[in-house]
Amino acid sequence: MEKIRYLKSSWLVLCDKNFTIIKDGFVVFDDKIIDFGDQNRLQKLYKSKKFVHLGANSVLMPGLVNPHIHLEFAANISTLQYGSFTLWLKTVLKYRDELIDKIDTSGIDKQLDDILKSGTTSIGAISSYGLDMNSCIKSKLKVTYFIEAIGQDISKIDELFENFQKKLKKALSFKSKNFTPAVAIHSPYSTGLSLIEKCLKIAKEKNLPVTAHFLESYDEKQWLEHNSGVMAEFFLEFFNKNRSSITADKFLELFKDIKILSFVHCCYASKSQLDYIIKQKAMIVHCPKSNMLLGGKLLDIKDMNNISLGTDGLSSNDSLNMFDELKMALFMHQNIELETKARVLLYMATNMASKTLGQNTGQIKVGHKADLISFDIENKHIQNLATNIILQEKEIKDIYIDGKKII
Ligand code: MCF
Ligand code: FE
Repeated sequence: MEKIRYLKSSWLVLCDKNFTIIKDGFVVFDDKIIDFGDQNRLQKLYKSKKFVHLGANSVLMPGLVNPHIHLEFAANISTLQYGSFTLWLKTVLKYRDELIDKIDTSGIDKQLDDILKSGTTSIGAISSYGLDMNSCIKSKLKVTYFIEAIGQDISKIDELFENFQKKLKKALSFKSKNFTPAVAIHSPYSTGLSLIEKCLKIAKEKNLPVTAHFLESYDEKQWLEHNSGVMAEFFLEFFNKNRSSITADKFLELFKDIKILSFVHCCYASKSQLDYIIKQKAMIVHCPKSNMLLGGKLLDIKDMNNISLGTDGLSSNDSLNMFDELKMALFMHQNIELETKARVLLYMATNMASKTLGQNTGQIKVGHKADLISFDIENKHIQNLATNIILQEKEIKDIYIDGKKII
């Protein structure tokens, strides 16, 4: 059991639905949050305890959660072609072996370390090859480890499924409170129906979290719904295929009864598809920088309360730092009042992102895990606090995971 800590900070940011901010807030926690509140109540209640003050400009808030990363593609800087999704995909096929050859354990460890130091306490890592498994098991971060199912060639489905099962078996043998094995179905255009069905059957039996890329690009939408466009040309040229084996709607239906479910991107999902995702109680992961680099459009985040924020991998982003993503998102999204937008984005990067991975973190709430970060910012007006948290360069001073001080 973690020792009980008593902290106070200038700004305690709960990341609850109302984005409550407590000026001069107090928190008591061991591995979980025991109590929190303002000076009046907490100081009286815990009279004999000495609260450690984090400093005059301190913020204490839940650690950020990044629900969607690909660690194995990190050797990309300019190898993959940006600007158009299908062109990007062609370069993935052409150069993926080269990129994978360049990545080693130290490259994966370095990313995990940078992620932690930038204030992220949990991640969802999509693993295409399993090269990142040992690093994820060892990491101090909480990792939901999504083993990816991908491939459509009927003659290879058995081999692909066997490979998936082998990796899943290993991951399950290392399952712990900080390492959760899970399933990624790559996408409707890249994963064969029978492979999807087999993998989802296992996910249901074992109650594993599931994620999938969905309608990330216009090209994907045209291919899935009209068998046309540049992705159709791509499939004809590379796979001698002139029809998609599944429609976008049919793909969504396959995930029925998955409890912890997320669809990544959804930039080109229709209103009825977005409604269906809500009805499934599934979450959407929004990765705006990745979408901009791969020629996508910005998802409308207004009025939706099942959206979390993620970075995607270095295959389609220049950074895995969630504060970078937050800052870019703050500048990209329009038609939301500034401070409201900053609060919504922080809520998406904590509370909603934690929900995406099925964890009880991402909010300062009694009984929730004490995954917390603290840093200093300048802030004069409480009406600008969330904006300032996102805008200002900051060094993360303290990081707690399950109440344990990591940094
Ligand atoms: O999320 C981005 C863009 N969309 C799809 N896939 C990937 C992304 N970053 C890496 N990927 C991986 C994916 O996991 O690239 C391969 C898969 O293994 C693409 S499909 C040939
Ligand atoms: Fe991705």
